Amino acid sequence: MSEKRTIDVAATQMLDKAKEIGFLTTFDRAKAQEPRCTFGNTGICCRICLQGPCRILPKKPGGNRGICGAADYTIVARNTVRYIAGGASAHSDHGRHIAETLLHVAEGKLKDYQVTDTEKLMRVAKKIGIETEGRGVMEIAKDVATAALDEYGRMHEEDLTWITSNCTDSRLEVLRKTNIMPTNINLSIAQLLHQTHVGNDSDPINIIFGGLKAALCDYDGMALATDLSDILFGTGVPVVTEANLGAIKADKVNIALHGHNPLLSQIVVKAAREMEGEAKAAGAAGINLVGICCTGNEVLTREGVAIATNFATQELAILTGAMDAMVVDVQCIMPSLRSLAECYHTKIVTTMPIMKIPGSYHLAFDEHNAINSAKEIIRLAIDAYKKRDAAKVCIPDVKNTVVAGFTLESLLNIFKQINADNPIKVLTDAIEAGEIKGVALFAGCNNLKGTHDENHITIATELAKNDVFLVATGCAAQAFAKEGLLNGEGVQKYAGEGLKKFHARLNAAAKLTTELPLVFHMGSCVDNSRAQELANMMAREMGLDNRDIPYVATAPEAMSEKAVAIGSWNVALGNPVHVGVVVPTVGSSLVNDVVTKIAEDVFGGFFFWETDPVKAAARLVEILDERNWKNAMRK
Ligand code: MSK
Repeated sequence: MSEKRTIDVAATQMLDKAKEIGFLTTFDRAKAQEPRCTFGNTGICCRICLQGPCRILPKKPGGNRGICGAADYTIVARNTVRYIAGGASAHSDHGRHIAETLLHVAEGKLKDYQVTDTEKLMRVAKKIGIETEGRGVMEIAKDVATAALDEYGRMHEEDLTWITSNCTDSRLEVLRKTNIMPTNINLSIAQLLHQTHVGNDSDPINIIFGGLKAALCDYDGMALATDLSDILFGTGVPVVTEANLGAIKADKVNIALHGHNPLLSQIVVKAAREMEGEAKAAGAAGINLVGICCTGNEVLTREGVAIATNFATQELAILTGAMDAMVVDVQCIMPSLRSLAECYHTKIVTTMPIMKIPGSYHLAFDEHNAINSAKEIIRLAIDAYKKRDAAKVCIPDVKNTVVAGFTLESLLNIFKQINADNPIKVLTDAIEAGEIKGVALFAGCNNLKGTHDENHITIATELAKNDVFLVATGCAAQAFAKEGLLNGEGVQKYAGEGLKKFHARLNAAAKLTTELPLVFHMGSCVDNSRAQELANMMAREMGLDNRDIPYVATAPEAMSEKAVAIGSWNVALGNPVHVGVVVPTVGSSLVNDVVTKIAEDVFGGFFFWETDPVKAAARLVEILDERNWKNAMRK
């Protein structure tokens, strides 16, 4: 574990404050967990049955297997794919919630939601083979939502629609040949848990393939979540806002939107606009919404809401003393928020039936009464504001300008200004001309096994120096936002000559009121599907399978089960994936070799682990160079 806690100046100030008031943050708790148990750390601890935990003790007679006889490779494979099952459940359940909402909108059951982006609805409908000619918007929306819900429990054995309608033909062939193409999200995830039950599958390869099938369900669930969220709330366009704790305003009612699901946060944004008067009547200058984690990314992309901070530093937003309410939905929300809120006037409001924190305020969010639910939450925040202790307010004067909102559509719109007929060619031409080396996707979380945000920033700046076009989602994108990489100055500071030239061309064509950023923020965790769509377009345009395109992914500070699922489908879809923390597959050389070496032969994609960010960046550049070199040789 690193001694340096964070590279974020605002976070450093707040951590000092936490020390002053004697509050132990996640940074302290991470330290208290050291030293880690080697068995758990390397994945050779099995807790799947009640006879366990069993650990692999190679030198002890009888100890080189679990009580049931499971070898290290079985234990490591089972543990790894169970992460995938958790991640795929989270993403696909998120998607299901959005699909149900769209269905209810189409059926006229929800008055506070509507189809906002009709163009996207038509595009998605056509993509998945739904007739649009001569039909009404709601009729089509109903079919799209029904098709999405069908992915979760269909009885017929048909490949999942959002996979078949997005992936390239050659990639679909790979998925079918390797027998990992899913036909039913719920089935594949349930089957994976069954497969890894005690006394079931002990073949590590078979287990890993089961894991990849569930990982593809993660992809399918997030791809439909992205599409349907855009249909309901609009597809983001470039927005200018700000990021870091300095975005919290001392004179306003501050409400943080935290979690992942845009169903509530979008409505809170709408309600807040209507309730400025109530906040002013309470003596505030208005309402200030800020985002944390991926709900933050959703409302940043569509509404330009500022970012307060990312995963590891979520507690610190409360330590500013000016956070009146933190509204949370699902995923990545620390239970510790509640105890910290007790030191202040802050209201923690949980809203979803599957995410409650003991002692916090629970307001069951009801889509049928969404705007009123949102208004109730805002009133709680206004009430809390009245109890705020001005003497406790301490907001770091740290923030950076952010240019975000780069959904695939908005990115292509910029490319279109240069090549109206074939926008993606703007990117692939620049690669083929050697101006840029390729594309790197930054995804994933924070992980306090390293220094907060350091891997993200170091790898991005190293890649930029090497002329790599950068896109990002999730907490990685928020790290860039806070550190000033999501604005034009970032380009001037860090980009290599080729990347600078490419950006200059885009800037001249885009004619935005501000310069384009060094890293293009594509949205939340589920919006990794946008990045994959970009990769698929590159593959089609270059006439290559995904295994050959100059595209890499990195999760420099991966933490959640969802990150394992995302990484795994990236590998199955042909992408090299860097992970910046040591993962618990290293306890079995067999499993570790399969995911880092053999995977490349089968899928073209593979994992590599590298905790040193400079070395990781060098390897990513090397992979892009290798792919470009091979492509040049093919000509
Ligand atoms: S919020 S999954 S910490 S990216 Fe999507 Fe951030 Fe990772 Fe949660």
